[in-house]
Amino acid sequence: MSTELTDQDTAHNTVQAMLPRDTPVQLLAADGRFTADAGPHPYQPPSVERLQEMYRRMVIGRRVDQQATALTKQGKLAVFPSAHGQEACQVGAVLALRQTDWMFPTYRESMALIARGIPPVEVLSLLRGDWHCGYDPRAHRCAPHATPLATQSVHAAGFAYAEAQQGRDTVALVHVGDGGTSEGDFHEAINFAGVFAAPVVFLVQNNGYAISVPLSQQSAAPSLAYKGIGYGVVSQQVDGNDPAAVLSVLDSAVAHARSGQGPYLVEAHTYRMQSHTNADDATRYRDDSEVQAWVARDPITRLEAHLRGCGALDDDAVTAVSDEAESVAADLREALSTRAEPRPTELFEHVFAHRTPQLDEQRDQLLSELADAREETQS
Ligand SMILES: Cc1ncc(C[n+]2csc(CCOP(=O)(O)OP(=O)(O)O)c2C)c(N)n1
Ligand SMILES: [Mg+2]
Repeated sequence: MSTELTDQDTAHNTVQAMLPRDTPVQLLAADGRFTADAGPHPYQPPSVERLQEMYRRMVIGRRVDQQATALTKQGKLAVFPSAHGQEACQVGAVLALRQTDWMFPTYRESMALIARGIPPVEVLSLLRGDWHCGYDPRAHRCAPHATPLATQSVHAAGFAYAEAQQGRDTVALVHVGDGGTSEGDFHEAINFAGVFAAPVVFLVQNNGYAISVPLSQQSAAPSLAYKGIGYGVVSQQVDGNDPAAVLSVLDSAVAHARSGQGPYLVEAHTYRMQSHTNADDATRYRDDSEVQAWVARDPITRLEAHLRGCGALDDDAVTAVSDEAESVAADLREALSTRAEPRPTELFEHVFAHRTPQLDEQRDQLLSELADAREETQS
């Protein structure tokens, strides 16, 4: 029998190389030990030093997340979409990138932006009700967080393509939700990235819900990672609550994109532990038993158990990280309590080089409504 590969064999192998595994990649079990599933596959556990740093940023991220939710209750933040439970994805994305790479986040990614090194008060500025992004996108190489679903995918694809055209080896990582993968913009972006081999990593955080819509009503695909193959994009699925697996798979995805092999799609299976935002009540559409099942898969507990198990974390180190997180949260409270209120008429500035009569009219209307409201409160 000939051992030569036929064209059909080659095509089959190409397709197989693009498909995700049948089950999500997992390196650590819920108790923090390496899984039997840890091989053989190309995903090696990250170094202990990187996992220690991941743990630190995840703990700080969760503490700031809790603080931000509390600040919505005190009227200091207008809205906050919590990423509690999604810490491995949020921090893993940051650690897989170089400082010269770019992130294209959604409204859910405050934790990733903070892990990237942006001061929390700047990250939360938009969610406080300021009209602007709050941080300098160029300085941090993070696009403004996008609220219109999946629009950031198109930005990421175009941006990555342009960087490659200019001979730079920048990778763009775009965050998308499970719901976001149903949007036209997501499909246009991944198609463009596939055709033009743009160095984009699509990180789909499948947290089970798009507000109250569960995944079962969102998609009939066996995994959202299968959305890659239709566009010729290599894809993988990973246990999104396993910090070691998330970082390892994202490392591969970023290396793939950087080496000129084109885009990569990662579906991370995770769970949104809190409501969609403080304006939502998740108890209206999901049972507590479902939430409790995910408590047992907590990414921070899992990484802590793993690091303790290999002697890379002890009580003193845990206390030091927790103290650091407390101090970041205290600084955020202080900064948001003492910051000047946004000036409402700023909304009309910098829209056009020369303000239009229509904008002037709207600004005057707002000023008169604000004056009326002031009079009402004083009388
Ligand atoms: C184009 C568009 N349509 C609808 C909305 C309203 N909306 C805001 S968040 C959301 C759910 C998104 O779910 P998912 O993509 O899974 O992200 P998650 O909130 O779970 O992180 C919807 C429908 C929007 N922001 N943009
Ligand atoms: Mg979702």
